[in-house]
Amino acid sequence: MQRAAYQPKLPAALWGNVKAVMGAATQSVADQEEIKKLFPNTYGLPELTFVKADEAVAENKVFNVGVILSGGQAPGGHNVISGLFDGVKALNKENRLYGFLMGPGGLVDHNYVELTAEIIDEYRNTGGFDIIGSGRTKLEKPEQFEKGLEILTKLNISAVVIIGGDDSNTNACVLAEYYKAKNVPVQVIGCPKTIDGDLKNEQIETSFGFDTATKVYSEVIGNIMRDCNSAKKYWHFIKLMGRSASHIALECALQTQPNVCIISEEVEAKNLTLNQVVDQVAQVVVARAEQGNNYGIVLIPEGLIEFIPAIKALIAELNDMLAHNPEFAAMEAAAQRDYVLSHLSPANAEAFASLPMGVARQLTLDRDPHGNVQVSLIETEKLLSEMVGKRLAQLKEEKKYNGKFSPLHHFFGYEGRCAAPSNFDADYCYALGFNAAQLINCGCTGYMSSVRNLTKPSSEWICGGIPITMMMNIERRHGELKPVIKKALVELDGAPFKAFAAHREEWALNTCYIYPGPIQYFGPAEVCDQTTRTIFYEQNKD
Ligand code: FBP
Repeated sequence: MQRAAYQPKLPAALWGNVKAVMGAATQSVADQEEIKKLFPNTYGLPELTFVKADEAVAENKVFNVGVILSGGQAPGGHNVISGLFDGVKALNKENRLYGFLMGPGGLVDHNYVELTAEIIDEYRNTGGFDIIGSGRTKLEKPEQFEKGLEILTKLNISAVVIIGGDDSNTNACVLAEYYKAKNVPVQVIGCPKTIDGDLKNEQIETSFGFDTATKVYSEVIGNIMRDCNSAKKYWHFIKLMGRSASHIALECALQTQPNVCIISEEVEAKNLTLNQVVDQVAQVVVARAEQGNNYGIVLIPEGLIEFIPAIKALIAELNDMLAHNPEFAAMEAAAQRDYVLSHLSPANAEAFASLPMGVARQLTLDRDPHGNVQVSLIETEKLLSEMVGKRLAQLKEEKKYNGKFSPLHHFFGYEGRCAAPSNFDADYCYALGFNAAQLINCGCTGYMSSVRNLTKPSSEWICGGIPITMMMNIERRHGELKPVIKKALVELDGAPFKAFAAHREEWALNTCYIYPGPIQYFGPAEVCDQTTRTIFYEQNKD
């Protein structure tokens, strides 16, 4: 009850009357000519910042808005919607908000609900996406856009807010461009969501949900560390969600100081093989055993396997092969394996054959609708600990290791995605939603809601809109070149990674665990409102 009554703190720029200050025209982050050709109507738009105005800039017209939750759950989604609701109602109380059900598919299939004050009040400050549900239908085809337009027209909706990750925001921009090109009066605004933390750039400091999810994982990792340090008999192999990027693993490492944290981007940059990664972990186990410590904590990003260069090349060839062979999915498992082995190039066939059967099979299963391997289903933590166990057995035979190795396995992902948002995410999400209402009021389309200056108190946050085309480049997806928002991976010359790298040797040998405990919702701001170490290091650069 108390938490439901929490009033998210709104940035001062959004209090009362607001006016938009236009920046200079923008460019995409790469491949400018191609992106410009693909988005002639939404390319090059200016960045926009909201500032307080002394009086109302214009009479606020009545408009209806649709909202969609797209992709994986992330803490704070309900606050984006409640901020959007309060924002559109503050502009004109006649405005209505409709929620499309179970993701973008709800728009195409005309499944929706009007979000009234009673519904919204039930969900304020809660985790989850259950207010309207989420889904991964990819909005990309003109037929879908036209079906969507039918219901938007029927409900008199003139703006759609898509709350999603990099792929969903890319599609939001494709939709904005389509409607603009047709001169249809429907605006499309995106909101940066994903626990993975990989939707960020110069303009978007973080995606919502990353803060809460990493705090939840760090709490549980801390609990395991304490258990581990009490019994001193297990090695815990903990896989963490995050898809390709290792931001979650890195943030949890900065919060908890484990003995090992693998960073996929480093593995790729150093061109390491799986055996070399295994060797590195085994060396830490051996070194700790020499001090009589047969226990420890290993953090593993779920996307690791995709970053081992040999496996990355294999996945790229498999992606093309699967995209062009629709009959593959109908084959028996054994026939699929033979098919793959006989159609791959020799080097990739060798890499495929060298993987444990279960992992190899996983790489050939259905991609998600955006073409991603479903890495959350691959048991990398078991694969790694099994290989480390074998390596240690070898070392034992060679009389180079004399410890005891009892591994346990964990996977933290789903348990963090629907947690009640931290104060940071509750405030950030509410501001993103409220700000989206202002972007709609200004007539923007093809923009992402942006709230910045996030290490400062929320009253000082800077609000505005960023043209989505600005974040795009061309990448190969499903065997084709496509315009997409550039995914942010961990930068090895970035301050968060450097802070980790500066300490990891000490953390490997010594037991330096930190036990962060649960998220604090009530209490002093220094305890309750602080965001991640990642943003702290990125903005303070030390
Ligand atoms: P989004 O990119 O849609 O935010 O989803 C993130 C994520 O939680 C990844 O970390 C994870 O790999 C994936 O979703 C799992 O997908 P699903 O929910 O479909 O199992």
